[in-house]
Amino acid sequence: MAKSALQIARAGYKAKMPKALTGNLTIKEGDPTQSVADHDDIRHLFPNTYGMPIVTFVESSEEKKYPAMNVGVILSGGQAPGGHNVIAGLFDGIKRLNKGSRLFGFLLGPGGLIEHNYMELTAEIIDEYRNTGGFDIIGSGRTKLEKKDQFDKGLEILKKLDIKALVIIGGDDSNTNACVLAEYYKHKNTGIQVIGCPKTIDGDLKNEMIETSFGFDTACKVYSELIGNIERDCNSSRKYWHFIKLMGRSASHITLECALQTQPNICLISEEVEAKKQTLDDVVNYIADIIAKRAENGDNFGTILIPEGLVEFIPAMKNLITELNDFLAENIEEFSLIKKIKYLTEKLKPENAAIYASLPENVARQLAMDRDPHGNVQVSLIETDKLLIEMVGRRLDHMKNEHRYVGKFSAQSHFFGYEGRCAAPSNYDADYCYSLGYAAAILIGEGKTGYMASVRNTTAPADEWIAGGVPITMMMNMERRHGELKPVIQKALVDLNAAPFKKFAADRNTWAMKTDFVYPGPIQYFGPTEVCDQPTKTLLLEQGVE
Ligand code: FBP
Repeated sequence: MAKSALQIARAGYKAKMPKALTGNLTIKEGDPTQSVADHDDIRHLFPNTYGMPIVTFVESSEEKKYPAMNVGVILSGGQAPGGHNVIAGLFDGIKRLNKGSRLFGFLLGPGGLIEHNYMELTAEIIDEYRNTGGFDIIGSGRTKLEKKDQFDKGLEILKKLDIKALVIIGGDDSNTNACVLAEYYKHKNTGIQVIGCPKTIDGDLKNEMIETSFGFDTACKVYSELIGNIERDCNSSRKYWHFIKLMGRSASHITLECALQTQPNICLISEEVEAKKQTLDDVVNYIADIIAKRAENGDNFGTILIPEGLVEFIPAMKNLITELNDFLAENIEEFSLIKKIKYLTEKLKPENAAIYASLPENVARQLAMDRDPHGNVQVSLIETDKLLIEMVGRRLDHMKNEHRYVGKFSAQSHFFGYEGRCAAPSNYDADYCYSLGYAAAILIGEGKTGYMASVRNTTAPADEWIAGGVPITMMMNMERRHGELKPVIQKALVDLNAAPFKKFAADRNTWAMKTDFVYPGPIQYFGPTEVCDQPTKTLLLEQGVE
């Protein structure tokens, strides 16, 4: 495999680890835990894995002996920088417990377990992938692992390979399913353990015990570099408004973090739009007013950050999307796209049909396209950036006619998402992921199941990080999903009362009028620690460090 100079140099990077993981250790168990809500329902659904204690690894003088064990690993869902280091940490961890341990990777996501597609991950393979981005070591996929027949199919291959434990690296849904699987295998007395790892660039799998999901740090740094470059271009030619849509599915954590890093003129946060019950017109007017005010100062340029899930948080758009989802779920194969759009306009409730008809043609088409495997609209395919450019343009024309706008509006649109998901992990993600994988190995060695590997205190130097495991049931509540009440890990959206949003809200008016851009530059892998090891601003503010 041909390699870049950075790849070669980076392969030798030694991930920093919590002190407790570097020598002999023992486990400290806390008090029994409870789910975040709906205790009785969750306890009832998880009789074998509910209420387990939080586990912390602490240094010890005693050397423990562990038997050799075979372990399986799955990468689930969207790529996130650092996945390869989780696997490297897991590999090194099980080998440290016993040299005879072996690691098997199931190919292309949970589907690999069900279809019995796997490969053994040897030391040579692992070494090729240390500190690299991507999930290509074994590939990833979005097959949902949630049905008993899938669990039983999985059990066949796990037994055949004599696998003691399965590690599922995924987001909130995949970890919810990991917990259901752990419960099922325990209930069936299979002796097979299941451990989860918190992954997603979206940053929405976090809580009191899980500080962040891996990949968020690197992805935000990549996007912030690109936004900074655009800001500098924008400030050089002073002739464009750049509308930049950012990935993150429903949550606006990525957009908020990028705003804190780059100080754009305008940044929309979906959770705020929903809390204030804003309409699409409100959002368009907000943007147009700032553009008009800047034009009064002769500034016909700027940058606007837009979270990809925005349209789902505008109540009227949300109603429209819900009706479209239900309708398309039943009639999905019937029509060509063109016919579908025509048919939809006639069949939708009048209020939804009116909004649908008012949308630019490309957005109407995107909303009518096929759904993802879970029946949801694929928000990353909706060109919210272009929708807003068109609507803001119309609004500014109107304002010009009323002599309320004196400028010239010329816009460029961008979408940053896939650019950041497979970047070489930052030091933070490289270290965090390696420690998560290593922690998963220890949890397996200690016989735990239904736990998520956890590494905390990550704004401190790595040797002070706290590693251990958190029972997944502790993060659960009951939620309605596709009409059914289900136990799920509570998704963390942007908290409007927390420090990161408050800091943004306090500064945004200044950023709107003044050109106060910050140019973060590319991720640095070698150099002074204040340049290379900075966690996200979100994490620093949440931990009260900044
Ligand atoms: P996960 O939640 O699986 O980590 O994926 C996150 C994400 O990158 C979202 O930000 C984005 O909306 C989505 O995946 C895109 O999905 P796909 O890779 O299937 O196009």
